[in-house]
Amino acid sequence: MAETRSTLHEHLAGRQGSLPERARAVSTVVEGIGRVAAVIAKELAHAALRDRLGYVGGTNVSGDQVKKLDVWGHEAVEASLRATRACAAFISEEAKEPVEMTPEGAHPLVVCCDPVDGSSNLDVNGTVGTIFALRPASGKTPAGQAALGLGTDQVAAGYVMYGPATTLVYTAGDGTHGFTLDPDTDEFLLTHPNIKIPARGKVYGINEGNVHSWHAGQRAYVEYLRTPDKASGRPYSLRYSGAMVADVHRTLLDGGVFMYPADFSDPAKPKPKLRLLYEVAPMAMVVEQAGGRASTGTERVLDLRATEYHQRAAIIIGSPDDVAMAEDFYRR
Ligand code: FDP
Repeated sequence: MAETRSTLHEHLAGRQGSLPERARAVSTVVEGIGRVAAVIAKELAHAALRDRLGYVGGTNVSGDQVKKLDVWGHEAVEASLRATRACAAFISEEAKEPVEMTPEGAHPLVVCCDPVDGSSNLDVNGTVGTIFALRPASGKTPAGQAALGLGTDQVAAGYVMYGPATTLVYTAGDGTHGFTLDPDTDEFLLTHPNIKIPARGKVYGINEGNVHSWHAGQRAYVEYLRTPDKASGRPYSLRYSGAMVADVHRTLLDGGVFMYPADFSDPAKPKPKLRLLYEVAPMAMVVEQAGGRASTGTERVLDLRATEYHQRAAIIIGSPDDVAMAEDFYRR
């Protein structure tokens, strides 16, 4: 007989108990993201058939070329967050300024989200994702400013991966849990309770085409991973999908390390690529809650303070021993 699995709704309801209003709002918003993720998964499956692939023309605030599905995904997530009546503002990769959702700033959460992450994979039927973080609202307007703060301010974070199956992984500070979408019922079912990342892995993920621009410590660390040594399980294998969600998900389940270091071509002005509020900090919370570690190479990601909505940060994330080893190379 097939095992009965908890739905995302049941899992979230189970942790509400007598928790205060904000905790209930977290459950409402994560469920809302689950609902829109099921819609996004269907849209992705139909995109090539409905002429929804390709670019709209123009770039977003980060200078990336905007794809049709980036715009559609932003609008779908915005509508879903409005419907929760728990979100005061939405910080999106596709909007320069926060989208304010309540004139009186009354709702308890601010949501930072990249609706379609890894969008260079869209036109080749590769894996993409949605990344989200929930932060407490301040009750003031404009509400979006409450997103500017430390990574440790996040009250929940997670991602959805649109691969062969659609997977939702989230943490609300009490472990990291993974759900798989049942396409027949549109329900997310608990398939990966209490994920624990291995202390060490055998795989690293990084865009090695950028080697010329890396910090010396970063270059030395990757060289170390590639150098054979039976006793320490080297060389590691290289895997890189071009979508942060897919690379972090593999790392979370199998261990190892995913890295997007800053460009150090001008050592006085290192240039990271990934965005702190809706890529780097949420993934750091998810992985730390599974027993992993997330660093810039020199400091803990969750200790970084966001001062701008689209701020960028370097990330080295994954198994605690692997990330600690990378930090060691940055110190040398
Ligand atoms: P994309 O630009 O395709 O949206 O968010 C940025 C991101 O994808 C990550 O998902 C991914 O890990 C990274 O950029 C890939 O960047 P490179 O193409 O520079 O390797």
